[in-house]
Amino acid sequence: MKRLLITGAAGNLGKLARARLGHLAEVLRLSDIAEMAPAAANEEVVQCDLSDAAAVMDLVKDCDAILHLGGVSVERSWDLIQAGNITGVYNLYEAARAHGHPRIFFATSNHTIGYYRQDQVLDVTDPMKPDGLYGVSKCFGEAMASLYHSKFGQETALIRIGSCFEKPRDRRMMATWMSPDDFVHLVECVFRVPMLGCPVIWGVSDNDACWWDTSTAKLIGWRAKDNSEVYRDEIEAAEACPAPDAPQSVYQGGMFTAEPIHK
Ligand code: NAI
Ligand code: 15L
Repeated sequence: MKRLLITGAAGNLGKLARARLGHLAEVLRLSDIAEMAPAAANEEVVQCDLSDAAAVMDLVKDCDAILHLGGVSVERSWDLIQAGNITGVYNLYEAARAHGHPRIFFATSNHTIGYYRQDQVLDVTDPMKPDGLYGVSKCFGEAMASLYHSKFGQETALIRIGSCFEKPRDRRMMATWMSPDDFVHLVECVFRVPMLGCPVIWGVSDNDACWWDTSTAKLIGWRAKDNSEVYRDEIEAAEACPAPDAPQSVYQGGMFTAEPIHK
């Protein structure tokens, strides 16, 4: 493709995408509310608040696809979540509608279902059970994608990411971890599959510990390769086993279920 827009380019996954996904497009347009490193030869850097409708309209112009990683990524005050994840997502989908429906990879989250217990296995048709305002905002994003697909044919991959970090950070992430390599391949599959539609796909590696039926991954030809099990000894040595009734032992969303409503 000619131009791939990456939102949230100053963040954890945005930096990873910038470093490892340049081959997907002639030009990467990188955007964030925060400052980013200066543009390299095949890059454009555009600082932009997703809640600014006019700026987002300009941002999306001339883009063939969007890797949407921008927005608030943890539990925060409603004002911040509303700006980045509610108004920001509306602005993004309206801009995509105005500019020829570039395909969207939407980074949604396991916190859309965080109040399910860890002894349940979910598939993507199970009702949402968000564990905070952040989770609610991702439910909104999934609903927007569904609406714009039904009404306008907008294609979106709704990737419910578990925990994408270099390696799992605690016992819960033995089940939720997605490796950086699996993430990179997942993005490639989303943008290369001929017909996408609007599937929900769990963004998780091929971990032995697993709470999600990952069968929808095959719709885009993605097969995760890594497995958190290789880190089990390290994780169990570093973290004492939490009490069986502690949030991180009970709920899929872990400690997010224990967060207050932030003011
Ligand atoms: P991050 O917090 O490191 O990056 C998000 C970026 O969005 C930040 O650079 C921030 O400045 C930017 N941002 C926040 N509000 C904004 C606004 N109003 N306008 C423009 N930019 C704004 O998060 P990370 O880890 O890179 O995650 C990327 C995406 O993936 C997020 O949408 C997050 O919700 C989602 N996700 C990530 C998971 C993970 O394990 N890393 C798990 C589940 C979902
Ligand atoms: C998320 O949605 C967050 O963006 C990320 O920072 C992690 O906390 C992750 O979920 C998780 O559940 O581990």
